[in-house]
This record gives sequence, structure tokens and C-alpha cells, in this order.
Amino acid sequence: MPEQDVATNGRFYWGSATAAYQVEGSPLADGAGSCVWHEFSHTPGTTYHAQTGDIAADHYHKWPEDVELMKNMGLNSYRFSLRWARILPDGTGVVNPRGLSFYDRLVDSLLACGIEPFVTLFHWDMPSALFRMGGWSNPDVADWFGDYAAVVVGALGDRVRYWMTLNEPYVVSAEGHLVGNHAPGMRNIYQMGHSVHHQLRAHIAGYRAIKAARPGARVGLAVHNAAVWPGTGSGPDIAAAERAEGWHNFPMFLDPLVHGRYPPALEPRLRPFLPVGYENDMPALQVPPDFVGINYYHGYYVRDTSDNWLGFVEVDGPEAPRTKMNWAVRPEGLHRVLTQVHERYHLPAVFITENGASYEDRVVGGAVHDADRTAYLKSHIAAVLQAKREGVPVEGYFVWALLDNFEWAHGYSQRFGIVYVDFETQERTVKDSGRWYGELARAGVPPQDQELSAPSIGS
Ligand code: GBH
Repeated sequence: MPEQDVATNGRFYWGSATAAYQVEGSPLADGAGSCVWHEFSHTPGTTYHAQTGDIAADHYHKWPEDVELMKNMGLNSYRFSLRWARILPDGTGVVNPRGLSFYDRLVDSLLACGIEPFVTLFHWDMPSALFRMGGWSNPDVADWFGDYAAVVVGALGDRVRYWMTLNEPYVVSAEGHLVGNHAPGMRNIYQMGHSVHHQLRAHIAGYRAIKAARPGARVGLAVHNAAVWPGTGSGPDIAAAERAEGWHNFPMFLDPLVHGRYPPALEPRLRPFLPVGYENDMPALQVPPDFVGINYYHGYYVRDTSDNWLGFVEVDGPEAPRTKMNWAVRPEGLHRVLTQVHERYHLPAVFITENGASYEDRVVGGAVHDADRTAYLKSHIAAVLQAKREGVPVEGYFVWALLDNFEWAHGYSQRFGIVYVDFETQERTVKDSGRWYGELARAGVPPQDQELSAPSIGS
């Protein structure tokens, strides 16, 4: 594969990703305020074995070692999130300089190592003080978020060029406000609908605050995706798949930002639960992001049903290997999602902001032989590069995750890292997949490897 195929302006970002609550630990240290995940995980019955992010991977203290690991692996970028309540303990108002200084030092250290920081403002850790005032259901959340964005861009904007406002707003709405398996544990379809709309308004407020301070910054958001195929070629099943895609994938958030409306396949079912008068906000929401971040893990098949709100049900598709999360490994789905997002919006840039897999890992003689994870990464990166060759403007790829970490309600039972973390000792061990990925990143182009170019990617 010729080098110019892969490099964009001489550079393709090969990185890894984390999120604050999942890796940092020390949630209340140095004046930080509480967040909903801290409270939720300390509530009985919410997480696997009552595990919490109190220590996590102790990134709050071990970050210099973690930056060194990335540098030695050869990664040229790192996607991480800021914890809102470290910086603004009450969510708004008084800034906590010690919280800000943690991220300030991290950014300096990354840049000194030649690692480009990709900063997410919100990866699910809503400050508890704001949750008390209604959190994502309170329309004021857009102003709160805009003020927070202004504070962080003021502090880091001289060095950070890539920003993501929100991570997977779908999961916040669906799992945090409708299903309740994620913080803040709400099970209320109206709160779900309001949180969709107010997250969009907050995104815009954040986007504008960052652009006002740093017009040259590139600002986007990371969205949840799973490839969805209709279980049969019937009209109702195809329509069901469109609803599933509208809800689960980029359309619920990107249709408003790019086309100024909710996805037509979804809007009739969503409308009753959106804030009254939401239509009036749509023109102000129509501001296409500078890039979209695609998070992708798995794919599934659906059929039409009248048994539930959205009218789709998952059915068996073709056999596929499964990860420890029981997610079907379908790399062709990542190619499908990238192609769809490009055809629907023609945004200037696309990043794969998360992709990876959880498997049962063991340290044997100081190594972790995770061949299944390496195979997962190879096949998905091949799908990404194929989409890129076909014209999707992909500029970077981030493995989820740099480190084994607190996998939300699954606690520490699911390991997604390319670096193994012994949660007793906090010792790090680069897995075989991390070594392989580091070689790829250092070369800048995929090795001329049969396995990498082998999978044939359908649509
Ligand atoms: C992403 O979420 C997140 O951005 C990241 O923080 C997370 O660690 C990573 O992926 C891996 O999950 O199995 O029924 O309990 C992906 C969205 C969130 C969807 C958790 C599945 C659990 C449902 N996922 N959710 S269940």
C-alpha cells in the first residue's frame, strides 16, 4: 500500500483512548466535586461486584508512566476526557486550579513526547451538583456546558487542537435515562428524550465556546455505532433497520447538526418525548461539526416488530466470533458505518475514536498473548483503510483502550486495554496486541501483512 494512501497531509493519527472516570481513580482528590458515576457506582446493585472508579487504573498518579508507555509504543496521539467536576467542582462557577493543573501537565507531557492530545469534554461524568438541578433534563445544561467549555479552552486551547464535546450521547440518553443501567440510573422515557435534545444544545454551546476562543481548533463529537443489517430483504425489516440505525448510530445526533432535523425514520417515535417546542431550536442546532468521531465495536441484525417502542428486535445473523462482551465481531460493519456516514453528511474529516475488544487476558511469564485482540484490530483497521481508499476522509484511528479500566456497570470484569493492568499492584504490561499496534503506528503504514489486507469487506 503506497504511503500517501494512508497519510493525510503527511500524518495519520494512530492513537489509543481512555475516559476520565474509567482510568483516573481519585475521584474526589485535590478539591474535585463528585460526579454521577461516583454516586451511581457507590449505590448497591449497580455494578459488577459493587466495583467503583475509586482507584481504577490510578492514571491520576501514574499518568507520567502511561505517557511514557505510549511514547515507547510509538503512538502519535491520545484521546482522553476531562472530568468536568475536577475543573468545576460544582459544575459551574468557581474553577478548581488543582483539577485543571492535572490536565495541563498531562497535555504538556504528551506534546513533549510528540503525542497529539484529542480532548473529550464529557465522557459521562456529569457533576453531581448539576445532576441535583436536573442534569441533562434541565435546559440550562447547555449554558453550563458552554461555560465549562470556555474554561477549558481558555486553559488548554493554546496547545490542544482537537476537541470532542460529547462522547456517545446516545448511551447517556438510552442507558443513563431510559434503561438505567448507567449513571444516573434514570428510567424515564421523557428524561431520555429531553437528554437527547439538550445534549445537542450543549454540544452547540461547547462548539461555539471553543471556536470563539480558538477559531482554528477542530471541534467534533464522538458517536455510538453498531452496524445494523435488516434480517431479511422485506420492506418492514429494512424500515426497522433504519429505525435501529437512527437511534443507535450517528443519525440521531448528526442529522440535526448537518440537516437541521431528527432522522425521518426515527422522529415520529421520538417526538412525543422531546421538549415542547424543540422544533424552534432546530435552526440553531444546524452547525456541522468539523469532524465526526465514530465509535464502533460490533454489528447485529434486526426485524420489524410491533412489540416495543421503536419497533425492532434483534435476530440471529450469520455466525460470527464473539468477544467477552458477547458482541459479534463484524469488521465489515465498520466499513459500512464509515461509508454511510460519509454518504449522508460529507463532513471534512472522520476519526475512528474508539474500536477494540474485551477478551479473557492472562499474564504468562511477563507477557499477555492476546492473539484474538490482535486479530480483531487487524481486521477492523483493514476495514478502515479500505473505506479510506474509497474516499472516506479518515484521518485517524484510536484503539479502545490504552489501559484495562473500569468498564462501567461491568466493573473490572471486562478488559479492553492494549496494556494490561494488574488492579492489585497497578503494574502495567503491554499486551501482544499493543506491541503489534505500536509497530503499525511507528511505521505509519500497515505492515505488508497478508492478514491485514486479507478480509474482503462487503457492504
Ligand atoms: C463505549 O461504549 C464507551 O465510550 C466506552 O467508555 C466503553 O468503555 C467502551 O465503549 C466499551 O464498552 O452489556 O447490556 O450491560 C459503548 C457503548 C456502553 C454499549 C455499555 C453497551 C453496556 C450494555 N456500550 N453498554 S450491557
